[in-house]
Amino acid sequence: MSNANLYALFLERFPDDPSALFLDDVGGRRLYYSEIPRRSGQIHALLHQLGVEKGDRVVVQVDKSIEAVLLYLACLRAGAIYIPLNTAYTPNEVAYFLQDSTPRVFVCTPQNKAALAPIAAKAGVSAVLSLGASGEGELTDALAGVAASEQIVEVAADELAAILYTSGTTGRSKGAMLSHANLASNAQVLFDYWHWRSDDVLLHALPIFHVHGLFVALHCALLGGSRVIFMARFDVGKVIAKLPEASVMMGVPTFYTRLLERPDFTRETCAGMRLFISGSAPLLAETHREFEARTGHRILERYGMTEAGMITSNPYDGERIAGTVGFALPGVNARVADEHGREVPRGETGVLEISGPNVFSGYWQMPDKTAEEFRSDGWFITGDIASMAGDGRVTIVGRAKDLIISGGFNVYPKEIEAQIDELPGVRESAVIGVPHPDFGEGVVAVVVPDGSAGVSEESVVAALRDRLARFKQPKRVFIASELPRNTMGKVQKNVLRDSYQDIFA
Ligand code: MCA
Ligand code: AMP
Repeated sequence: MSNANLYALFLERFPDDPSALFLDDVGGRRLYYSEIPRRSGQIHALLHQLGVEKGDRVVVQVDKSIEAVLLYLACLRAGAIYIPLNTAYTPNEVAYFLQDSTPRVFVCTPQNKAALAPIAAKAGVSAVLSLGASGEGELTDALAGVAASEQIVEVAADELAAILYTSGTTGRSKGAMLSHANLASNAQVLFDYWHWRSDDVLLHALPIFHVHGLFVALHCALLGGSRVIFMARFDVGKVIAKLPEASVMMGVPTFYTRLLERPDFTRETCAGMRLFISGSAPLLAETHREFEARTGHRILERYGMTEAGMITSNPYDGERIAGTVGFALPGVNARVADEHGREVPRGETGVLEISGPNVFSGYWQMPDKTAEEFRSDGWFITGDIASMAGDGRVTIVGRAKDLIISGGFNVYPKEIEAQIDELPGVRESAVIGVPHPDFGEGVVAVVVPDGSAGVSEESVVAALRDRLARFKQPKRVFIASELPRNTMGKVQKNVLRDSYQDIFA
């Protein structure tokens, strides 16, 4: 049996040329393909010294850096399960992830080490190392004198490579378990479907703690042996300055609306570009059209989720239609179904269900949640409302799940409502997403006081500051005497969304 380790697949594809550049950090640092085996092998050896064996978890909450990518590759080599966390999560949120995943090793930023080390100790984590944005810190220091391992741990196709946490409708985050085969199949399909070329240059401005920036973008580049212009974050000015060197960019819709706001973003900026890809949130048809008028490029929109990587994509050669997410990727099956999982006639709306080699195996230690989201025939219920045209083209028309997507980050209203409802003087609350010109949707809270204590927009905002990551915090809080309800007593969020739809206009 050959080794299904995803790292082995990448290694096979690394260019022979010792000067082939992988990560070209705009800060000036570089990582060549020829250095990856030794440098990731060294981290692998260190992980081994720290007791990491196949199947052990390694949780990582660090800034984007060359070393962070090497740490991911080292975890793959070690057969360890990589668990990246959003850098915006507060210590309070990190505590949950550590307790839930019980990692052997936790890597955090030097700035957060003092606050997080006791939390990690409480969760039983035996080793905590720091890693800074320029690669500095205890992890790098500990590598001095460590001989690189040459091993790539043997794994079976269904063994886990990563767990990515995605919030749940109940407010508790669920860890989606992704195997080496899940990741490998999706990477290979995207590489082919998007006609990836070895001379492609990818402009990478996404965070590397989510599927989009970590798997979709980096895996395509690794399979192509391509150069990556590596940016710590999306800074529109820096992106415009670097685009002339690039051929491919992947982004969330906010990237595209921010680019269009800049008069110095022109057809010339994009002269060397081959492909702009958008996903993680709906791209407005208006943005699609405006982008084409400005640059001559039709953005290729695709659709995916943490549990399955990429699911559908507009075609590379065929028509890229604004407002649609294209066709199920090769090997991926998609159907639009009613509440019983029966396929509805083409053109009608229902919930999108999927199956295929990209679909995760379940939520970490949550068999009941897993069972709820799969049909008995093994299809996964995405929770996205869609329609499928006669030719198989999919349009996402809404969400059956109560989810807000802000700037490409998911925010689950339940989690925010639970925090607000705990505050003194609050009877109940409802959190909604309404149109926001920059983030697509902006988070808004409507709070009903019980009269026992003073409650104001400022007091709610202040109380949430240390409890929730910044991107989850309501951008506005409104005080109301009651929430609109239907005859069943259920809060009518659609009524609230209508009332507040223009507040960010
Ligand atoms: C930052 N802020 C946000 C967000 N990002 N608020 C709401 N939503 C956000 N997404 C807050 C900051 O904390 C700050 O708050 C204020 O907004 C302004 O920050 P700014 O400097 O403008 O933010 P930024 O650093 O420019 O970030 C915006 C961003 C970033 C570039 C859109 O959020 C981003 O990179 N998003 C990409 C997310 C992503 O990769 N999603 C993929 C998920 P204050 O001023 O109060 O401190 S994977 C996925 O969904 C599936 C698989 C898929 O299909 O891809
Ligand atoms: P996540 O849990 O972060 O992986 O987010 C996945 C969700 O993002 C999906 O279930 C969709 O609701 C949404 N999504 C991703 N791509 C698109 C897209 N192109 N259009 C509309 N929604 C999208």
